[in-house]
Amino acid sequence: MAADVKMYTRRWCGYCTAAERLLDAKGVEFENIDVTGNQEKRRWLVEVTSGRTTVPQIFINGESIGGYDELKALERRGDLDKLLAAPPSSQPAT
Ligand SMILES: N[C@@H](CCC(=O)N[C@@H](CS)C(=O)NCC(=O)O)C(=O)O
Repeated sequence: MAADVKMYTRRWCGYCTAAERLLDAKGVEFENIDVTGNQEKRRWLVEVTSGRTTVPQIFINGESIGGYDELKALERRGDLDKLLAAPPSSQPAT
């Protein structure tokens, strides 16, 4: 079963594009949630990511993994595939 991958982005965001490209290149399906101008959703994201104020914010099976830099670091360490392969467990609402 494919991992549940959600990415919160905004328009004109280079890091968001880079993260989308990385996931696309790996053939990972993800839901892109555009929060451009949505201050309520941005505040919520800061809350659920323990203070991360930038976009993108990426969640894999409900777990906040951070933004593009963290996604790339996971990929470099070979840990991204493990996360994507893990069965979706109890997922917090994202
Ligand atoms: N280290 C972060 C940097 C992300 C970043 O700086 N994103 C910019 C947009 S491309 C941002 O959120 N700026 C603040 C804002 O839009 O409020 C990552 O790799 O995702």
